[in-house]
Amino acid sequence: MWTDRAALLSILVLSSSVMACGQRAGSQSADRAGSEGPSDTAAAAACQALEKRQPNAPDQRPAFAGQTRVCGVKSNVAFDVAVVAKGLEHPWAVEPLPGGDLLVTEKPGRMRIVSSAGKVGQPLSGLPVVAAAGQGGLLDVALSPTFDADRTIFWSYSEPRRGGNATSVARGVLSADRASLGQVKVIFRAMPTYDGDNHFGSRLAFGPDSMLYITLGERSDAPMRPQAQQLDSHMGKIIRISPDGAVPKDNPFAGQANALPEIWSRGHRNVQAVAFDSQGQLWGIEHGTKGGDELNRVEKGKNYGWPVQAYGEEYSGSPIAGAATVREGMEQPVYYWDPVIAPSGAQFYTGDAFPAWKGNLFVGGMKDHKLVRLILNGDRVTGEEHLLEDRGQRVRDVRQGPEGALYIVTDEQKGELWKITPRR
Ligand SMILES: [Ca+2]
Ligand SMILES: [Ca+2]
Repeated sequence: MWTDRAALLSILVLSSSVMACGQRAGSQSADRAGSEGPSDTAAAAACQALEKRQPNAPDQRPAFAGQTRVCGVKSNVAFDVAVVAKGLEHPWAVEPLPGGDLLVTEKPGRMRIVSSAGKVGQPLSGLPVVAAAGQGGLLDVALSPTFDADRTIFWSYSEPRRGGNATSVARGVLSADRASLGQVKVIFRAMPTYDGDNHFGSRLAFGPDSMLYITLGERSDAPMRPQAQQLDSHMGKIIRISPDGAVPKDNPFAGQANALPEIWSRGHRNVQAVAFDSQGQLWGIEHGTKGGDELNRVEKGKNYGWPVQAYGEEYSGSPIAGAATVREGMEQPVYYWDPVIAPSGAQFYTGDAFPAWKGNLFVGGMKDHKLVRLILNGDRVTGEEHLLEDRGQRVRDVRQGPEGALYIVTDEQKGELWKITPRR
């Protein structure tokens, strides 16, 4: 039955899609958008890009219309932000548990359960030691797709090793009293080991194929960068393994000489956000250099360019040596930000609490303190909104919980856990 509220929301959804079309990539996207609303020309006239600052690389041009600076949109959704917990030390990930409690990681190496009422539990025991320095530490956490039956969780971390460190992924079983992790086993070790403290990635996501996807960085330093292109290194890759750590036979480079079989895609800089959409398509969002953060539609075996194809410039203001914005045989980002958002954490919204947000991609933004909402139409971004900027905290992770609430943790010395629900 159509209530006034439902009718209003449907109007808001419609107005979002109408506003989000100024820089559509020609008629192909417009066709996919369907026939509702006024013509592209009329809508384009009404469109204003959200980003109005000077780009860091003003001479670069997007490869297609709508690849950057799409229309700003407003969902006009009224919501409440409840501060569920405070005083978390650089929380890196939040993962809703069945029943409404939340798993939270803190970068120095602690994992805790925060109750739905906001009670912060003691750190779980049983976790391996992490190399907590710079961008390293305890990073993402994900639940087993069959968590109800096996109580298994997966987490990524920078692992201290002889000669340095690198990202590893472990799994363990949550004890019945929820105080510890048992049967802990490291199921993936990114190689090579390197003595540094930047660009570990990493996010974890299970695909509809029940495989575990792991995002990594390339360790940032100049000597390591080229490894993002090399198939004999895990650096700058997205990885696909089975939940027990085995390599799936249908991985793109399995069986190829001098290639690491866990690799799913390559040419990434530092992927700190990943999500599957409702069609089962994987999307990754990665940190670029100054002016080069990007959203990619991640596909099997493809090359996403870094460090030879990139937008933006070095932090020094120099051009990225050896890079062009377009290269044959490499994938263009679906979208890029110049200036950057410093992305971390992503969630496709599928809940019923916010009908106007259904299908939208939420991405945490640490720079300028915002939650980014993207409207996607096929493989194009057609609208962008920035939320929560008034709260002044670095948004580190965003996840959808039971009943369609969004949960956020903020990357601060005294970080917070927020719950976003429709305004009552
Ligand atoms: Ca996670
Ligand atoms: Ca790229």
